[in-house]
Amino acid sequence: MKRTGSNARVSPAGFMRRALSLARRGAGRTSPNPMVGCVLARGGRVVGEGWHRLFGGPHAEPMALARAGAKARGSTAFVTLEPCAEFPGKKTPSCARLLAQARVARVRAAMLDPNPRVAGRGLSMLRRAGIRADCGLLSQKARELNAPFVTWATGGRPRVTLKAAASLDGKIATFRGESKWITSAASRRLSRRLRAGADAILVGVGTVLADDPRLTAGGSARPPLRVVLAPRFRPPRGARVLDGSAPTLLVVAPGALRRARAAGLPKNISVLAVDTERRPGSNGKIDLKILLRALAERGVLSLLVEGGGRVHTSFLESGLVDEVRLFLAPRFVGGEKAPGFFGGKGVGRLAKTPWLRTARVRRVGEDILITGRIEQP
Ligand code: AOF
Ligand code: ZN
Repeated sequence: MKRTGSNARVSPAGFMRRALSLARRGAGRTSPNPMVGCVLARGGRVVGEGWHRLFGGPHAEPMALARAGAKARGSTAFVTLEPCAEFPGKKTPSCARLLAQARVARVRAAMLDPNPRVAGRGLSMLRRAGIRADCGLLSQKARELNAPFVTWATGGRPRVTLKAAASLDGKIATFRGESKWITSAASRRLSRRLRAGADAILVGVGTVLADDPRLTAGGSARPPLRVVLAPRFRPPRGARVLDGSAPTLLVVAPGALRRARAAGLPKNISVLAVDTERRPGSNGKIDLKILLRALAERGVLSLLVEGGGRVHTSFLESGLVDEVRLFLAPRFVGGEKAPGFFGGKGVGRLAKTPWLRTARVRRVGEDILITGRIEQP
């Protein structure tokens, strides 16, 4: 927040914007908790600020209350998420109770806590304690900030972002299998940075064979979990993703579990058996719905799917993609046999295609980056 002249008063939206930017400081550290910021203001001035720094640590509100001390009394609390109520198994005392005990005058939350164990109960606790409490100030921004938490808390699965680097005609490699590099160095740098915001990154074993990626992120607070789909457990020898340098989850079909367990993998590589799809013609593919549920149980709120084409296709066909980040290089690769990022049988009817309703377009070096939310037909 700009520290303007001593008499300047900040608007309610200004305080909430400040709370949102405090919340962002927890990025990459709070999962499976949301990012939350809190500003206590009195007489148009900030008297205390706080944010949820990391999972297992104190919530935003007690931090702001501690900083405000006696000045918390009579203040308005601007919080990016409804203050929590008590529920069984909770690690911290409820923020609604702490705010009430500190005798704040009013609570303004940006959104309700989608956690079904809170979902409105925090605000009603405050109201019962005689505190004016409302919800909705900058709610859109707050929902964007915690979109992965909302999907996880209400859908029981991580928010899935599909990332691909392709030519203008949608190819991710030439017909000879050459894929390094379709996009420019600037795109690849940005793409590494985008990884830092994800709790987990997933690739298929085909991508491990073709590109041998390390799946490490630039500047992340916690290294994202690397997830490799290898239903038949045929990981290439010496693959960098299996070097044990970051927590890794190898997903195999139940029939390959014994073989995978006997393979003597490094310590921080764990093996997870997930059932294969039952529908005819699915060809031993891992059931992605079951996999996503298992990842959610491990606290993965956001999953970045990095390929290859078959993995992207399975995610798109199952309707499990929430967002897309598509780097398009201004070149044409062509070739009926050259893989695209969305293949398979394809969609027969235009009315049935998944699409981006609100796509954002920007230039990255010579490339074009398209981001947007997928809408299912
Ligand atoms: C808040 N302020 O800063 C956060 C909240 O296990 P606990 O005690 O950490 O509680 C986790 C739940 O609390 C989490 O699932 C979400 O519903 C809420 N997060 N609430 O009032 C905060 N991080
Ligand atoms: Zn709380």
